[in-house]
Amino acid sequence: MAGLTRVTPDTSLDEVVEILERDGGVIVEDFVDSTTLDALWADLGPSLDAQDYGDDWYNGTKTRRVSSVFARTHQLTPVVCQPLYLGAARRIMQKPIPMYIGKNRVEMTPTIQISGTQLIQIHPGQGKQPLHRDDALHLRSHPGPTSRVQLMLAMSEFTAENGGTLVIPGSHHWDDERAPSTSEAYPTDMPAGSGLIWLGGVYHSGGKNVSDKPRTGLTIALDLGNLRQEENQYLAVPRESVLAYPEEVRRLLGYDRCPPGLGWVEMEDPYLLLAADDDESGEQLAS
Ligand SMILES: O=C(O)CCC(=O)C(=O)O
Repeated sequence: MAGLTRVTPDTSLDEVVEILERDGGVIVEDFVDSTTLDALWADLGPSLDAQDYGDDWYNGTKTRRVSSVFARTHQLTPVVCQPLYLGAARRIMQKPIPMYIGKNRVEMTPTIQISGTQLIQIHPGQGKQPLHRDDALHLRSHPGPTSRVQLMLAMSEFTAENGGTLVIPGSHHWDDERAPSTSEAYPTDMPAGSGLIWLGGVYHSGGKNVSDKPRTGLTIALDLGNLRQEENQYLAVPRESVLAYPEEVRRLLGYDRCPPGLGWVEMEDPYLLLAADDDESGEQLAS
């Protein structure tokens, strides 16, 4: 196959899910509008400018990485809730799990959660990153049910020359014995504002930047809610930043209870505790 399929925001969720399950990745053009992109640059650009290059072979020595993204901007709702991204992540990962409780046959549907977030700015001179699967974090075997659906929002143009993410379409179907090879990888070519969505089992990597400008991407990973978050969102994102987001995003940040009962506080949904904080801050503001 010749690289990933491109779709537009009006493509049906059914079609996007079918493409993702077949190829492991898809490019959504016009994933966000220019107002959202400008607001993200205004909030996040200074953090990138202040960041040093990394110092290891895997994360790149000509690459700037900035984490804790939900603490640095409150403009991420249209990104993480983009209907094709969040919709596909929910459809692919939130599959009911049948079980017995006593003699009752019941089904439990897992939640999903924001796991890792990062701005990745690949500068000229940065070499290619090793091809890898991000769901390797989950110490799982392949192929198997998807435990991560990831996004790379192009904050600048992505090209074959400037380090556009390399992706091996279909590699989520491979077992753990098959090694990835660069000859099988396609560079992601997309204008700023587009989004690359891919499944955690797909081999991919940051590309080599042989251009004269940096390439900037914002990545967000959505994982199954019964797994540990890659980036500890409870510590990375202060309470006031969590409260700046609507309920759906707060829950995605981890303030949710994954059925049948992971993540509770005093045996209650942790969201209720957070919402109580919100009411208190509302009362304080009013007084
Ligand atoms: O920057 C990219 O295009 C991908 C980076 C990546 O896969 C990683 O750092 O794990």
